[in-house]
Amino acid sequence: MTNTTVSIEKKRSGRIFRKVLVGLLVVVAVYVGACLFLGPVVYREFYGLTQFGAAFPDRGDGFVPQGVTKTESGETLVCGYMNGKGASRLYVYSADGKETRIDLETQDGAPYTGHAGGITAAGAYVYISNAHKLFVLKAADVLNAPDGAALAFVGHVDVPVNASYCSSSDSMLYVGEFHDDGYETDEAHKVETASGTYQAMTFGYKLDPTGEFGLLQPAAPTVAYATPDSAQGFAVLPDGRVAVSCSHGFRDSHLYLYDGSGEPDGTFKPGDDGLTVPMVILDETRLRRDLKMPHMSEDLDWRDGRLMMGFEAGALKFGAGLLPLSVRRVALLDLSTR
Ligand SMILES: [Ca+2]
Repeated sequence: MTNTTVSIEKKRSGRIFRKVLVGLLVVVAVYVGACLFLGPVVYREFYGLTQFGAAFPDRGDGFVPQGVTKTESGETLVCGYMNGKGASRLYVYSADGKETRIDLETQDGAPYTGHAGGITAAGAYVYISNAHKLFVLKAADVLNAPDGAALAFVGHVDVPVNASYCSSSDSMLYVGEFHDDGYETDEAHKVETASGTYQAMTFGYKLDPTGEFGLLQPAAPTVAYATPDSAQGFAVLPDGRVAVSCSHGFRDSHLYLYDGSGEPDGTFKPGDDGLTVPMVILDETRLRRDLKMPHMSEDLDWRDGRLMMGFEAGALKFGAGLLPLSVRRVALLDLSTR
């Protein structure tokens, strides 16, 4: 090979290298641009009324964030399950941003590996919902736990619903279920509505600081809400509006705001013990606002004049939150403008 040939080969390799480098830089620039600017463009209304709080834990070890709430003393709580092995977790964020991880245990002291879909703090207790149960923790134990500690539930309350999510107001605790194709619910939860057949329920329980686990005894629903498909979170606002977070997979999420005030739409029997409670049907006749949001919205709670919302899109399981439009922090929505 002559010196001239070597020189031509070197120039050719240099050109290819530069082209590949420029191509990579363009891809990176497009990705960063999409992450930074696409969300606020595609979901303008959502970003316009949302501030972002604590970052969902995202250490690449399989945590899938689900539930969000805030304690009376101001700590943000985020719960979720592990994709793979390991106990489900509860993260505590102090007002100054300090993060504490708690590994959940069953009442028997074994690692709790069940789903931890919803969480709400009310008075002296913290409730985590899953599979027809509200698992109960003492708020003081949660707040005093050192980082990395294991904490066992002090008890549980059986609820007549799949318990995918939960929330609380000053006087009520709400627990409800997700329904969609492949996620079946109790046949008795079918309700005909103006928006078609609903198959999911959310029940409200009265809080009572003197009752067992902070609930009015005997612990039983006092109100029922017929909720739409794909509900992942539910909260009642002080002005009577009802917020439902709906999502499934990578489709757009929706926050539906209903007028929950006025006369109920009927009655419902939550169990087979004859108890009948008022039922509010959250269909199009009560719908006041439909807010399109990024994929994978989850659990809700109304705290400090804002709607707290969890997202599971930040999890390693779902592209490690690297997909554009993934929300990786607790969303805090200002809903003062109707
Ligand atoms: Ca909640």
